[in-house]
Amino acid sequence: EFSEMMRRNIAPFRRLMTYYECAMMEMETKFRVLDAEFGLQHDRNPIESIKTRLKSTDSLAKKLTRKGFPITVESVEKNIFDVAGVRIVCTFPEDIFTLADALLAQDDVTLIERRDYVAAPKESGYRSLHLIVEIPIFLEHEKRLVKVEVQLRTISMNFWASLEHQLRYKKNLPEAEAAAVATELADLADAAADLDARMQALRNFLDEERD
Ligand code: 0O2
Repeated sequence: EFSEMMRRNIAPFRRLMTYYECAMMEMETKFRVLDAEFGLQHDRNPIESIKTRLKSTDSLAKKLTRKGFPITVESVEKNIFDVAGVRIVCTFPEDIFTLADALLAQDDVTLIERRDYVAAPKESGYRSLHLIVEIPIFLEHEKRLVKVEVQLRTISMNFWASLEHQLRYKKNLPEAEAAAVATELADLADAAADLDARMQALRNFLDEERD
């Protein structure tokens, strides 16, 4: 059904995906600018790495169907907020919030939704700060507002999320074993959070020593 829709709407669909790609580039640049400026002021960089990803047509189709939305180009734009994804891996936990605040203070950025899975981790143990924001992209004859999902997390949160994501596909276990695996993963997420807290404390101590 979805591939049929795309065949009929190939030009508008391509156009829409290009807008998302442009918005992703804009967002990446915003964070590179913040990282550079922070580097000048504090002699260290708050961003370890940046990854961008465009949601595949396959997972777009699955998500629309799962949520009961119509399978059209307009429906993607209206209902799916994470077509464009930018993941910011930060060095220390406090950097997550410093960067998020700096982004949201920019006058061309509009916050649509904020989910703080650092303050309130998911049951799985997953931690990250998720922002859905709208930013403008400037085309030849118009300005368009495009939604981007930004995920901010530390190296340690990213380490856990990457490995948990890999392990999730290896499950086909009896219920009791699956529960034990889930408990162990949640426990590992707490251990990762503990590393972050200790690294942050060390960072704060060294910052104070320097003044
Ligand atoms: P991908 O390829 O990263 O996009 P929904 O987006 O509707 O499915 P919800 O509640 O709106 O779900 O979004 P949520 O849970 O706030 O954020 C979803 C994304 O966060 C996921 O994207 C993952 O990137 C990440 N995430 C959330 N929970 C977990 C978790 O327990 N483990 C890991 N490793 N990542 C998680 P997608 O759509 O799964 O994939």
